Amino acid sequence: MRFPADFLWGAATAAYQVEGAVREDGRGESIWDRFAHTPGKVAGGDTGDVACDHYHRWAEDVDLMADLGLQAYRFSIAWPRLFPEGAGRPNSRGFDFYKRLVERLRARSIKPVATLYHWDLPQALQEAGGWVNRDTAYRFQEYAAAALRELGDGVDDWTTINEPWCAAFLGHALGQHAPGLTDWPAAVRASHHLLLAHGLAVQAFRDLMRRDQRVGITLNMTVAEPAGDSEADRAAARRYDGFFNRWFADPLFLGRYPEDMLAWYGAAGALPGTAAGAGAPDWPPPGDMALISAPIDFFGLNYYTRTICQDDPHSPFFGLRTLPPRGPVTDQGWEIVPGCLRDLLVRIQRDWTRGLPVYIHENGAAMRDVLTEDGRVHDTDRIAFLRDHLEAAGQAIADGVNLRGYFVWSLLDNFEWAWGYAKRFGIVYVDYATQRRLPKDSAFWYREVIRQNGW
Ligand code: IFM
Repeated sequence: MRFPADFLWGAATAAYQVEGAVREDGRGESIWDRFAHTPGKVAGGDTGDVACDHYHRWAEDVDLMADLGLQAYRFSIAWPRLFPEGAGRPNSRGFDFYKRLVERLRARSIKPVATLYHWDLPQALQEAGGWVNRDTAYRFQEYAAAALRELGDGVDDWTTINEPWCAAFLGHALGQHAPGLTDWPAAVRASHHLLLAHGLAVQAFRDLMRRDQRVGITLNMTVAEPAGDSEADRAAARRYDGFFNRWFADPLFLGRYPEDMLAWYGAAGALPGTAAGAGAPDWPPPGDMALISAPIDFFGLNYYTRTICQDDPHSPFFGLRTLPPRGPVTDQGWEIVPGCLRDLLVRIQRDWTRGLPVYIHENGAAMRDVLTEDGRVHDTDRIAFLRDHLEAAGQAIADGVNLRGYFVWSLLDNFEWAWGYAKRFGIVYVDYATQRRLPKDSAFWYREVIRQNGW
């Protein structure tokens, strides 16, 4: 297995999942601080207060990345570190943290790839309605421009929003993520404002960016598969695909929301200005789609699993239900289906990106890791997962997909959102009691893959 000579090998993390130090150096509160501290929201009552203490251990973490031969590191910037109230007064100590991090990465020849939003909205903006309020998109534009101005010297590649589906729907409709709402109209609005925020940030970046800098977005996508070969199940899978994939990718690349989903949300009264049964109104506001679909420089894909969909006329959830996995699963019960990664990459290029550089910005697995007496984690299951997915990625390249790089999720075990610390995604084991980092076997395996550009 050999990858193209300039294939970029990296690992990813996100601010709230690794940094800790939530009250230090002027950082403001985020919606995830509030959510995690609300009893019953996160398994075991875990919070990101300390996480991997990366805020203090960033230097040794960068050295560890260098030891592992990483060529790129995808991290996210905590908006409330830069703007504790979300807007207005900037916090220079927040900027300083990321400046130091970026400097050291570059000194170790590791390419920094910055994500502007990985879910930690400043709580002050939530008080004003959060993503349900259109103004938040404009505050994001200001924050993005400030981040680029201050950190742009060292960061060439920028992702605006990570996984808007999670922020919008897990956060506002399904209640599993911050801010924990169960309000479909709010979720649909939030999804639009997240996309608008992306478009506004791209607009600001185009004015400020150097020619060698790039801006893109990162979506999590699934392969929605029909449970059986009936027409009804195929239609159910198509609806799920609309909910999960097309609702975000169509606006970004085709400049419009999918008609079937507009009709669905319109009929459910979930679009702004509609009552149930009213149908799709004249929405979104003029000009929004041009902003959202403005050209970007790369696309980031996060892929973990597929979704099996069965028609169910009685289900209020798009008239379908999702079925349990049919094959081996990770520790989170997510079905391991590497072949779907190849299919997805081919489809993304065919339907949306049309030759634009694509990166796998996240792929990995929570496994039941055991720290053995030899002080090692022999995570052969994770190695098999990574190898099989990389093989699928390689096949997609052979199919003609312009795939330029791969970031394993995650560098470190970390705060896995509503699952807390119970799920371990890292290629590096974190002993949370001592904060010691222990590269798992998968880390050594990945180092070798990077060295050989394959295996
Ligand atoms: O940990 C998350 C990450 O923050 C976003 N993508 C999926 C990962 C695994 O659930």
